[in-house]
Amino acid sequence: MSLTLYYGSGSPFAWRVQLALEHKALAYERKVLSFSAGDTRKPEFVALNPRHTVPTLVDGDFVLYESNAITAYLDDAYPGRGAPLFPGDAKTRATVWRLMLEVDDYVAKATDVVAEYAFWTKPEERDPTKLADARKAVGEEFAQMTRYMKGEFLVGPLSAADFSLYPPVAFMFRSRIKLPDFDADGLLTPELKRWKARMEALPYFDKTIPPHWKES
Ligand SMILES: N[C@@H](CCC(=O)N[C@@H](CS)C(=O)NCC(=O)O)C(=O)O
Repeated sequence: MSLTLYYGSGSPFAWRVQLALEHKALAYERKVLSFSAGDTRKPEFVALNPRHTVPTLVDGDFVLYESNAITAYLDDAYPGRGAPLFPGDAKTRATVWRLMLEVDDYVAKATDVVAEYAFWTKPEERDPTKLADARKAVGEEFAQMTRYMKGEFLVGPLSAADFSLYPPVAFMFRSRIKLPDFDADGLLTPELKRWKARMEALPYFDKTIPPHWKES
């Protein structure tokens, strides 16, 4: 087994895969690509992944991109390492998939609007009404996720769905480095607050925090 993960610091998609790798205690080599240096567009990386995205996993002679596919592959190819990330019966596993897709199709689309406003909109172009609308949409998505929760985690036991949801939630808190008044805490229901604390208490959680977040 020789696993290499190409990732970018702060990529929410890469973060979910790192959580999966750490959960399964798989040894892997990390290759950090710099978005600002255009590393994802360099020919050697495009040769691996024509979509030029991180995360990209190389397992021997097998190359895989798309974070959800990578997480599912790791769980399938390396069974018996930690609790399964797609646990339970067919219905529960299908629910994990549904939630992962809902995170991508709804939750992340809402949090992306806040992130775009915080990180990529010039202060003079910011419109507080837009931020308020974006924050409301995120709050609605977080409330929806809360309604789905079946106990300590989204489907009951910890699963790949929790790994998908955590990074967009964390991004709302990270937005405060650009928007100090942004009330990220107030976006979380009490259940989601407890869930976030549980995620951050996972024994391998700290290893997955984006390196540049630790510096600032
Ligand atoms: N659907 C993809 C999305 C991956 C993605 O958009 N990654 C971004 C970083 S967050 C990226 O690599 N962008 C660089 C580029 O497009 O060149 C997944 O789940 O892996």
